Amino acid sequence: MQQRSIVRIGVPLAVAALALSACGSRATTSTGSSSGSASKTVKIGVIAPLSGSLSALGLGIQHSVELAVKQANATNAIPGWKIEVVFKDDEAKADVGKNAATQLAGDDSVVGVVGDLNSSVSQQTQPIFNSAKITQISPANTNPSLTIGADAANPKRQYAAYFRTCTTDAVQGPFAAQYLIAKGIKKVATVHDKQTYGQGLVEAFTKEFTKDGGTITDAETITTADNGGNNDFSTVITKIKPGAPQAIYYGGQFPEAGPLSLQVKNAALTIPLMGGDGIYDPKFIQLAGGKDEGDLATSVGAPADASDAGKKFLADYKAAAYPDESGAYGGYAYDAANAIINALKTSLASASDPKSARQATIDAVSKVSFDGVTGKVAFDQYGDATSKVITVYKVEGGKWVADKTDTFK
Ligand code: ABU
Repeated sequence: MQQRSIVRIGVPLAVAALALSACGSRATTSTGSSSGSASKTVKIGVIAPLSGSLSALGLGIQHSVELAVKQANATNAIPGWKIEVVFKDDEAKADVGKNAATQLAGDDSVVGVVGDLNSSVSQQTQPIFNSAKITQISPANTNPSLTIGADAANPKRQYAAYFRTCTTDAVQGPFAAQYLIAKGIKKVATVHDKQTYGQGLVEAFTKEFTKDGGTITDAETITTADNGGNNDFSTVITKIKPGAPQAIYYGGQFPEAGPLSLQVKNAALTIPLMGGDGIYDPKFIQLAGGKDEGDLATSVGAPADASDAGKKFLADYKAAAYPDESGAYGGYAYDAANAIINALKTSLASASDPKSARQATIDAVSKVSFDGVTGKVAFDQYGDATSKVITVYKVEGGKWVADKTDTFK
């Protein structure tokens, strides 16, 4: 997994950054000095899980935004203005995210925010940022309802201030279903974690899989450890086994998916587990205990090292020596930050203070169109990324290896 190939360097800066991250509350990072005479400050917020089981992904989002801002300041991208990053830990919890968003919205210098990671957390933060007219761009929320509402047949924009750089589960679920059908896998058991993302992903998968002639042998749910579960999935596996599925499709994240895969194989059910971007992480492979050869995940976009821009991002990130890897969403967070920075070039041009530029920033973000590290960065009328590229990854030799990249049609 190329985005994970970031060397860990224990430099003092890294230690300081870790200490700030551990605080999990208001902290502003040093993001380089402007080459011009910047006299005014504007802030871009980051809201993501910076502690807890998903912190590796959240810290990759944070540092990728820091990198984009550092580069913008170094080139004096917004004449007269210096950009700072202020980050908040949402702990992947909706109530914590809500409080963090309220704090960010109360800072008059904050004009745009990158985050959250979890769809269930953004459902709480979207109305707060929208009311404050603060641009919110998620690099990772994939539940379709966040942009178009619950009725996909009658899409309606939910929040004018909300955008995302990743594609959605309306693409990811069906893409996985078509992939399995094409491989001759027509009997699948589904499991999800009852969260907004996991449940929605399984529903999207199931709809396409059954439409394409597949059969769902069993549909089960589990409870995550954060919600009182214990990662013992024996009851679910006992229910799944008699249906003799050829694969398990899982909606949820790697802290549960890894142990589930291991326990499935230990129960002599030698079938692949497939999931979405929530399991596409090296920690899934660690947690699956070496029995995950052939397991599958879709993730948004093309592999980072498949383009020159992606290679440059990975090299710049490595050179910056952040203490955490950029992760599955680093490129998307970097592109989200640059979408905000591009918009600020317009919205701050005649603004006396950051708060007065908030609405103009939303307007300008709606119109951005640039070549980012994840491809063309632009948003449709709902705030969704116009790119619908998805990649299927397979565990081979203890690593995620890209198997198929395509644009969903
Ligand atoms: N996209 C997977 C993880 C984040 C979410 O809840 O959407």
